[in-house]
Amino acid sequence: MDQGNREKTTYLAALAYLSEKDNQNYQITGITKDAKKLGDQAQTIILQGASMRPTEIDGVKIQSVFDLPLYSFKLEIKRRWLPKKEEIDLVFRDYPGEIFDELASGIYKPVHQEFIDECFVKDVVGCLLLLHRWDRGGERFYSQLMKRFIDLMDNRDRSLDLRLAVAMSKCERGELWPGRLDPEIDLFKVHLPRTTSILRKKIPPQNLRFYAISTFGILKRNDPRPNRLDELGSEHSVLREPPKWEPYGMISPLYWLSKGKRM
Ligand SMILES: Nc1nc2c(ncn2[C@@H]2O[C@H](COP(=O)(O)OP(=O)(O)OP(=O)(O)O)[C@@H](O)[C@H]2O)c(=O)[nH]1
Ligand SMILES: [Mg+2]
Repeated sequence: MDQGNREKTTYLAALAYLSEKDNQNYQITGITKDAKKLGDQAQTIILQGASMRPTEIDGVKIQSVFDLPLYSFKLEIKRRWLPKKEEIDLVFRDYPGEIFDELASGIYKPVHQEFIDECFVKDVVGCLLLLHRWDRGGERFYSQLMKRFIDLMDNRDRSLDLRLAVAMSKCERGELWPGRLDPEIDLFKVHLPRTTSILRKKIPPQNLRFYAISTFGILKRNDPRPNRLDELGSEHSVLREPPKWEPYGMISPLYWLSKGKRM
């Protein structure tokens, strides 16, 4: 089952891009060489109006997740009333979307075993799950995938102590943007009710939060047109006005995943 267009690598590149920008609430810094390389790709690909390549190793399908780069970042939260910055270490493995497609359809290869081992090991405190579909097919796919994911959490004894930040991505889309303020009610319950109820039934409430993210964002605070162009004849989207690039909602799920409280 191929779910087509996705968003993960672009999200990570946008994190690297944010490290170049000034923000009064946080500072994010790429630590590993790979994280820095991703920052260069944000400049040379996304900001040039092009799209990141699908995650593969040298153009071939992934044989082992350990061949994929690990991106690590330091996130510092600035608070005016606190003398010391709060520091969070973030480590990402950018899995190819295929892994999720195959997990949902019950395909099981060594690469899935590696993914599961890495994802559910005890010192991982949480996962960010990016969902971009909100149609009926998406609901079918995600409900199946979530059931499977929760079973795997159960098998690893992680169903009670792993945080899940479930985010609707590409939220600059006109139909979704108004729902971003209360994504659990206005995005997930409305468009993916079955998926939402499976998650709420199985995951303790303190370990589950719903978010809205748009890596591309909108044109301006008072101009909610998407900062996005769809490439003709392809499933790819690119920035419409690169100088106005302002990702939305990227940091708060990461803070909650790490700390278990709101930023
Ligand atoms: N509309 C919109 N498109 C986005 C956004 N983020 C990424 N995309 C587009 O979605 C497509 C896929 O993005 P990738 O980042 O390559 O997705 P991926 O999850 O890494 O895909 P695989 O590596 O194949 O698993 C690209 O055309 C991106 O430009 C977003 O916030 N909004
Ligand atoms: Mg990718």
